[in-house]
Amino acid sequence: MKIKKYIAKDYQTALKQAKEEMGRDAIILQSRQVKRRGLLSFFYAPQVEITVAADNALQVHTDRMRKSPASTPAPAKTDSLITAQTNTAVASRDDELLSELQNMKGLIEDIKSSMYELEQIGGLPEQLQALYEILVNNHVDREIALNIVSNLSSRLSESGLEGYNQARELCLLALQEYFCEVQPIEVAPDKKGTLVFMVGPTGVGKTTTIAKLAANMAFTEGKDVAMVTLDTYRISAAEQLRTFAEIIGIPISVVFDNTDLGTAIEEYKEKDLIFVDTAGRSPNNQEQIEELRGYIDTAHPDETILVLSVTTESSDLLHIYQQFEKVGIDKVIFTKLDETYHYGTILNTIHEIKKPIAYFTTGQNVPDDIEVPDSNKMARLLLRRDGTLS
Ligand SMILES: Nc1nc2c(ncn2[C@@H]2O[C@H](COP(=O)(O)OP(=O)(O)OP(=O)(O)O)[C@@H](O)[C@H]2O)c(=O)[nH]1
Ligand SMILES: [Mg+2]
Repeated sequence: MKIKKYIAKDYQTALKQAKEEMGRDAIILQSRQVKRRGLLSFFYAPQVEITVAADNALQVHTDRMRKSPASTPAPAKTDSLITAQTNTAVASRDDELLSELQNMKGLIEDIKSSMYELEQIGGLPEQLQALYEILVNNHVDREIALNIVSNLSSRLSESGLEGYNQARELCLLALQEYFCEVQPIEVAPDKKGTLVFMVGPTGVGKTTTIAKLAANMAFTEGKDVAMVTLDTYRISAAEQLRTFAEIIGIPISVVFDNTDLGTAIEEYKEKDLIFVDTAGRSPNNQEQIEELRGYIDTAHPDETILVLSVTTESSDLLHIYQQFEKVGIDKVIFTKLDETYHYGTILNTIHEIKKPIAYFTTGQNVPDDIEVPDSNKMARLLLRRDGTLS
């Protein structure tokens, strides 16, 4: 920042000099009257002194304010030197106005879509309006819920059925269609070394789900199973899986890099099924996602399963999927269904990502709290009122 003083016979002249030298976006830090020095000073009028600062960064900022449609009108050329205090005040007011405008824009969009929705819903029979309400209460996205009940409207009049129960039956069928893509892990009888990677954000239940699946595959389906863990970030992580492996009675390898991973997979190639547990990854950490992709590209798993917790909001689930999609996702598992009453998030996510669901997990108990999704049960859960199935 450059600071300089100008003394002239009056304010306008000092201003002109400053403007010519320091540029028109210079800022006046101070202005005051000064008396002339010397014996004859008494005979002369006092002069004006202005202290002026010029700064490139400030200049850019004032230029931006001038261009911004939301800012106060740009000062006329002759008024362009403003005090530092005024400049700061205008800048913050400018930002406030901008953010208020953004909020208002968002509100108008919300109001517009709510009005559209009301219009559409208002034109539907009462029983469909009631079903729409239930779906939305169960956290089904409004647009999807509207779509479902609007489609039902024509089917309802075609079938000549008008009552609430008939409408509900048709709605159940429509909802079931969303859950028709169910694909549990497949182990072909004649294939050895089926490799399954479990990936996902932290704490969603990857390790617990592997333990449940490994135990079920070993005990119920009689498969020869092995486990590998790449989660060496926390000491307790490998121990957690090792404990499960010991209880179930299956081998486990803890691996630190791609070479170890290759060796472990080679070692277990005669097993029916190899589960690979991975460390929880933040969807916002590109480096971690890349590292994960490196392992998956080397190992070429038969299935890469993304584990998602239903306690996460729909918009976050979608963001998580979009980040993990980079490693190649074949199917998803939704965990912690026991921790919510609002299953709309599952429907919203499936509708967007269009991937099959492999399993739901419903509690912490190994190996019991896991199930293959049942589309009929899921549809009923989405149509329950106040947490009760009706
Ligand atoms: N309520 C409930 N808790 C679960 C479920 N599945 C796992 N958990 C619990 O969630 C917590 C985290 O489970 P982990 O299996 O360690 O999760 P993770 O994804 O392996 O976690 P990181 O390896 O740290 O990323 C544990 O307390 C589990 O018991 C479920 O279906 N319902
Ligand atoms: Mg884990």
